[in-house]
Amino acid sequence: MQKLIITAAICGAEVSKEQNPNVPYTIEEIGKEAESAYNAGASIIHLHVRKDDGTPTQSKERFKECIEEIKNRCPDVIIMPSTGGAVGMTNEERLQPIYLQPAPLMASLDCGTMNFGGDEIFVNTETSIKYFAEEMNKLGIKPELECFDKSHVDMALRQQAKGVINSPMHFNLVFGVNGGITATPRDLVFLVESIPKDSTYTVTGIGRHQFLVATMGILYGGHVRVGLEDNLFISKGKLAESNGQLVDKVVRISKELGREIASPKDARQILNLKN
Ligand code: KMH
Ligand code: ZN
Repeated sequence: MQKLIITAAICGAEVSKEQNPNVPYTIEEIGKEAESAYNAGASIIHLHVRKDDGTPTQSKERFKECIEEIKNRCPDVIIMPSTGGAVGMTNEERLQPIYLQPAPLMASLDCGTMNFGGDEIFVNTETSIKYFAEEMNKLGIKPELECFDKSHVDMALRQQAKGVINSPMHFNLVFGVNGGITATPRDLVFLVESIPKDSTYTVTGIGRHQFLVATMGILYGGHVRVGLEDNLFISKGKLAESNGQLVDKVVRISKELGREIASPKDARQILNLKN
């Protein structure tokens, strides 16, 4: 089995300090949380950024400042900006971080419209998915295909068949969003068996599903994402002290199960990244 790539989703756009005071907002907090995840064993940081008051933003300038801060603390970590941003943002707002120079190696690419967390609607039409993919292709950015349901996997496969998304594809299969697929072993097997064999994939469990999905992913041969974006608790009723604590728990589970952890260098090789 490949070494395990751990992605840390350190911040997100929907969670707040009211829910867990360790959710980072400022540049320094974001740097510190990235460093804690990296020191614990994460090789990829999935990055959203905030204004100092916690408002989600896709500002290119704010991304630049946060990326510089992270790079100063963890020079070789892979930084993967979000192009999902927050529900309600325009496509142009969401795409800003891909135009940074140097271009990021990877960026998230959401593959379908859905109810998100109940009554919010996260809009990703076919036209916008193609546009995001084509912009990333021009810049040599590898998309991480965010799939919250089987229909999103099918959308990615249709775009691959049309030559809009390149192979080998890399998926993030997300389980347990209210509005997306649930988080049972059957769901995980269903999505993983629906993607091409030459793909790589990460699994993400939301909320209380985080470590159950992570464990299934470790056993099934996938990679794993954890972090405060997806889950605020280290165990039932106990808030996570940091992203590093969440990553450390995955590292311990993986080592117990006999699977080694990928370094950023290993991750670059496994994901066929340029540098
Ligand atoms: N904030 C969610 C609406 C991504 O980063 O690409 C979408 C999201 C996905 O977090
Ligand atoms: Zn995200």
